[in-house]
Amino acid sequence: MKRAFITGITGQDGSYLAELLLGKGYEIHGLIRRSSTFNTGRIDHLYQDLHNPEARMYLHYGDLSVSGQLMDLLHDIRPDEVYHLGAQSHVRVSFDMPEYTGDVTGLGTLRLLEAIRKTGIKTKFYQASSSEMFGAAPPPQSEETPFEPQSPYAAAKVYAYYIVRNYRKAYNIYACNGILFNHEAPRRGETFVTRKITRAATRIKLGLQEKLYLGNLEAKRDWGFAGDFVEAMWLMLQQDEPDDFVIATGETHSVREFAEKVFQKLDLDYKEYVAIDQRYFRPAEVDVLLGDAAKARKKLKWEPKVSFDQLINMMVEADMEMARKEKTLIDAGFENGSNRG
Ligand code: NAP
Ligand code: G4F
Repeated sequence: MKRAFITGITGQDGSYLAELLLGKGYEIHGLIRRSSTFNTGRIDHLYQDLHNPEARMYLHYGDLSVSGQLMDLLHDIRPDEVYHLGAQSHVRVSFDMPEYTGDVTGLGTLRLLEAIRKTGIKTKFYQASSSEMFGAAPPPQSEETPFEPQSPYAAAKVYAYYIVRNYRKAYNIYACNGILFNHEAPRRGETFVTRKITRAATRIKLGLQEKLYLGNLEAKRDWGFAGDFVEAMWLMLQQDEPDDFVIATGETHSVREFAEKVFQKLDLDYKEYVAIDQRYFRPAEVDVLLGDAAKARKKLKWEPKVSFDQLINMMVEADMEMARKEKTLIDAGFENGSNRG
């Protein structure tokens, strides 16, 4: 049985990857942060009582800012594969928390690579690199495109990208960069623009919300489905030699177009509900991301399966279900859908 260690298992991608690896028969070990509120909502459906001899999912407390503990965990678990997905992953927030973002998103990668080097374990390492690293570089962006990072988040990811390549060369560690373009899903964090839109539009449809405040509607992104993208992560670690790959759909759409389609699906006109709030603009913007994933298609035989319209349908349906539940609670007298009083 193969064993995998996943950082960021409680995040969007971590939850889909955990499902994928459990389905392939892996034993998985996830790093989770201690939190005063539950942060395992995306993986609760995968939880198995550890008294059950069939249990194959284990969670370990830890933090990417603490190196000694990462070393202990890797030493004890001795995973065949490490998927490093944990990060302060919000670009806008990285302008408010640049030092923290550099520490967790940039140095977090170094801490794991050092843990692999110092423990001497034989493992394969996946780094969640990002199309955000291309920043202001004109589209289409491929593995050959020079980086022009436009945020503290992107700069931290560029550091992590190069330290992965450095450890691969210097210490012969099997380490890959997956340069993933934006990928979304019903489990996307609610402050990323796609989910913010699907969540708000469905609530507006049911009369639970009046307006949706957004920032730059003209930014364009290459949006795919997270479930497709985690398969590419796994494929990268199944090759004979480590390498870096762009993963993208090869289509780009504006935030405006995404909003228009979501509201249209609900028989609403986005212009009546979307308002602009300067707070959501960034000190520097990434205008257009459009990925060229030819290398992944050829070498990994990877293709995205879910189209842009299918992704929108999936997210709208899931959020409509959530909005309906919220409305049911409110109609039954529970204020704001909760019984907080
Ligand atoms: P996400 O939903 O924001 O999840 C981030 C994960 O990192 C969460 O599990 C979070 O834990 C964990 N984390 C944050 N700070 C941590 C710390 N100090 N110590 C330990 N864990 C920490 O992100 P995602 O969308 O799944 O993305 C996964 C990775 O891919 C990230 O590295 C992201 O930067 C990168 N990426 C994402 C995309 C995309 O479009 N989704 C594209 C390219 C690259 P909590 O649940 O406790 O907060
Ligand atoms: O959904 P976003 O916050 O994603 P962004 O900045 O592209 O970053 C995501 O994708 C990266 C890969 O390219 C990942 F590395 C990163 O971790 C994250 O998952 O914003 C998308 C676009 C931006 O141009 C932003 O300015 O939408 C624009 N936008 C307009 N109004 C908004 C809003 N973004 C957010 N979050 N909230 C708004 O109200």
